[in-house]
Amino acid sequence: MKKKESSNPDNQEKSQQADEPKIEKNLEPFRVDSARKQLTTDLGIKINDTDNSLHAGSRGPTLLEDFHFREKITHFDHERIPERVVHARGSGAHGYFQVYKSMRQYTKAKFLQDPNKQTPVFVRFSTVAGSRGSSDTVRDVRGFATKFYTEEGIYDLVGNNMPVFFIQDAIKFPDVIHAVKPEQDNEIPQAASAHDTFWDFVVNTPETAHMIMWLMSDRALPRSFRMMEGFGVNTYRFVNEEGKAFFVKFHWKPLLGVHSLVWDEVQQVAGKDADFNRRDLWEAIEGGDYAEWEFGIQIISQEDEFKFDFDVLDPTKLWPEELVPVQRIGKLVLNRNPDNFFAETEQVAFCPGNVVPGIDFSNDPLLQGRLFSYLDTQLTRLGGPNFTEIPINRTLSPIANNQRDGMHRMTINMGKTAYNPNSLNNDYPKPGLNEKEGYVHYAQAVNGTTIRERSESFKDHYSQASLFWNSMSDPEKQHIIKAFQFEVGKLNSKETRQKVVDMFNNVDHELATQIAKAVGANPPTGKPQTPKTPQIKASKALSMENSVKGVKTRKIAVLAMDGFNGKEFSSVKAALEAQGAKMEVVSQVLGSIKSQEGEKMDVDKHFISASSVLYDAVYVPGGQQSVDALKKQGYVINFINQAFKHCKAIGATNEAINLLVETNIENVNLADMKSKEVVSDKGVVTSQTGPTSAFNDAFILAIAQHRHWIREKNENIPA
Ligand code: HDE
Repeated sequence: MKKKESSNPDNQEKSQQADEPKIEKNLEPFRVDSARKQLTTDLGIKINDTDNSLHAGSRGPTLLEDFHFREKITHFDHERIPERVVHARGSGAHGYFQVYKSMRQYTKAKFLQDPNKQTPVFVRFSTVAGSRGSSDTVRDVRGFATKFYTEEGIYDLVGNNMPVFFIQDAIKFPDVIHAVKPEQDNEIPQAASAHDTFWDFVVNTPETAHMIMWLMSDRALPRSFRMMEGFGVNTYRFVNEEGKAFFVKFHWKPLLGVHSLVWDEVQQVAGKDADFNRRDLWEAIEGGDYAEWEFGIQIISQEDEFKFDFDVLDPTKLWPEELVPVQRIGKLVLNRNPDNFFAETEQVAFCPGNVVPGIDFSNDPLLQGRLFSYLDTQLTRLGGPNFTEIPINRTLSPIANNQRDGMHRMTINMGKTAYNPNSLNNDYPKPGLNEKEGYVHYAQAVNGTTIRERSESFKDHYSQASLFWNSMSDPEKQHIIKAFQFEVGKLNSKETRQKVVDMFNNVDHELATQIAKAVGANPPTGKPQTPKTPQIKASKALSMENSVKGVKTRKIAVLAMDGFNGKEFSSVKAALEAQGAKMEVVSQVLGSIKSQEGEKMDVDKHFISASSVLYDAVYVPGGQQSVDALKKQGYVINFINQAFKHCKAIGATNEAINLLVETNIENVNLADMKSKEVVSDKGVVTSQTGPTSAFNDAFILAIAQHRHWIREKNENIPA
C-alpha cells in the first residue's frame, strides 16, 4: 500500500493546493510530535522512569508525593467524554470543496461563487443507533456531516445517506431514538432495529413508512462510505444578493456510484472486521485514492411551493429527481486522514443551525427542532460553551464578540469592555460595521395562531413509500422483503408482527403478503389506504441498479499456493490494477509463496485472517501444484462458495477451472468452461489457456457489475 497522503511528496503537493485557505492553520499549532523528545509531565518536568511508582522501599507502600504517578493516573481516569447520544460511531476525513460555477443566481454564499476557490472541509460519517464501539456493518442509516471552513465562517451540512426521515416533527425525536436504541431493561440489542420496541413505535407511527422502506433496503448496508449518497434531508433556503429566496435540497453524489453489501454478508463482516467501513475510508485516503462526491442541489422557487403532490416542508418526502432535477454544482474531495481520532473525529461538533449568509432555514418542523438540539447536546458532550475554540471546530474567520469565560476558555480577551453598546471602546466589536457582510435572516412573512397541530398536507404517509417500492429492481425488492422477514421475525410480539403486515399493506400488497408468509402472521386483509395519484409512478434515481459502475478501488482476493502460475497472475494483476483495482494474495500462511516459474511472491493475508466477505471478487490462477493444494482446503471451497452466494465476480484460469468443479457453485456452464476458451456466465469468468485480454476484459466487466443478482434465484449454496 502507498504511504499516507501527508507523507507522500506527490500527494502532499496535491493536498497543499487543495487546502487553501488551510484548516492546517488552525490545527498546526496544536500538533505535538513526541519523536526524539524526553518524557515530561504536563507541566514540563522531565521524567526518567514511568514504569515504577515511588515507594517507601522497593516492597513498601506507594507515596502520595509521586506527582508523576498522580498526574498520569488522574489524566487517564478522565480520558472519556460522553459519546454522542446518536451517531456515536463515526469516521472522519479532511478535504476540500470546489464549486463548478458561480451560484449567484440562487445564493450569495461566498464559497459557492468562485470556481477557482477551494474551501477546506472536515467530514464525519457515522451510524446512528450503535455505541462508539459497535460494528460498522449494521442495518442503519449513515450520517454524512460536512463542516465547511468558509471565509464567511463555519457552514455545517449535517445530512444522512437517506433522503427522508422517520418523523415529521422534532418533538418525536427522543421517542424514535428511545425505541430504536437497545431496550431499557437489558440494553439488548446493540446497533440493531430488529427488536420489539422499534417496531412497536413504527406500527404506531405511520409517518415512518417511507423511511422504513429505505431502512429495509440495501441502502442501509453501504459497501463503503465512498460509495454512498448523501442528502441534507431537510428543506433549506438559498437567498441571493437581491434578497430573493429559493427552497433548496442538498445532495452528495459519489463518483464511484452507490453500492451496498448484502445482509448475509454484513452479519459476517461485523465479526470479521467491525471496522470495515472505517478501514476502507482510511486505507483509500492513505493510498492516494481520494474519496469524491459531486454536490447537487434541487431548487423549487417560492412561487412553486404548492405545485407538488407533497409538501416541500415535509421531511418524510423526497423531491423526485424527475420532477425537480438535481443540478451538480461542485465537488467534494477527501484527501487527508485525521492525525488524532479523539482531537478531530470525536471532538468535532456539527449543527444544522451553523449557516453562512446566503443559506437560511425553511419552516420544516424537523429542521426547526434540530436547530436547538445540536448545540444543546454539545454543551454536555464537550464540556461547556467554549467548544468552538477546540481546534477542529474553530472558524478560519476572525472572531470578535463579548462572549466571555466558562469552562476551558482559551482566548485571552483584551481591554475593559465586554458589552454593547459601549463608549469606552467606541462600541467595538461593532455590529453592522459593514452592512453588506452581516448575516441577515430571510424576511419571511409569518402569520398564525399558536397551535400544536400537524398540517393536513403532511398526512399522506404511503404514496412515496410506494413510489420507492415501485422504483426498485426485482433483486432490490427481494432484499427488502427478506429484510422485513428478518426484522419482523425477531419480534416477540405476535401482535406487532401482524400490525407490520397490515401497515405495509398500504405500501404494497405483495410486499405485505411476503412478510406475513415468513413471520407467522395472517395475510393482509385490510383495505390499503388509497394513496394519492402520484405525479410519477417510479423514479430511476432511487434504484441502485442504475448507479455508476466500475472497478476502481475494488478489492480482489487471489487464492494461491506454491506452484501457482506466475505469468497468469501477473497478467491479471496488471490488467486489474490498470483500472484501479486492488489485489491481495491470500494463502495458507503468511510469508511468501513460489510460482511454478520459481519466483517468490509475498502473501498479504493468510487463511486464518482473510475471508471472502472482505473482498469484492476472487481470482484463482492456474498451476497444477497450487490448484491441487487449494482443492484440499475446506477454507478455499467455502471462500468460493461464499463469493458465489454473495453474487461476486469469480475468475479462474487454466487448471483453476477444476477447482470450481469441486465447489458447490451451480447453474453456471461448467462444461463450457472446461472446453471453451473464454467463458463468462453470471459473473463467473474462466479461460482454458490462462488469461488473455479477452479474459481480463470479461473479468473486469464482471467485477464492475458489483454483484450478479441473478444467482440469488438459487439459494442452495452451503456457505
Ligand atoms: Fe441529528 N442529531 N437529529 N439528524 N444528526 C445529532 O448532535 C437531532 C436528524 C445527524 O457526525 C446530535 O452532536 C434531532 C436528521 C448527523 O457529529 C443531536 C433530530 C438528520 C449527526 C441530534 C435529528 C440528522 C447527528 C447527537 C430530529 C439528517 C452526527 C450528537 C429533529 C439530515 C453528526 C450531536 C456528527 C447528530 C439531534 C434528525 C443527521 C442529538 C433532534 C433529519 C449526521 O443533537
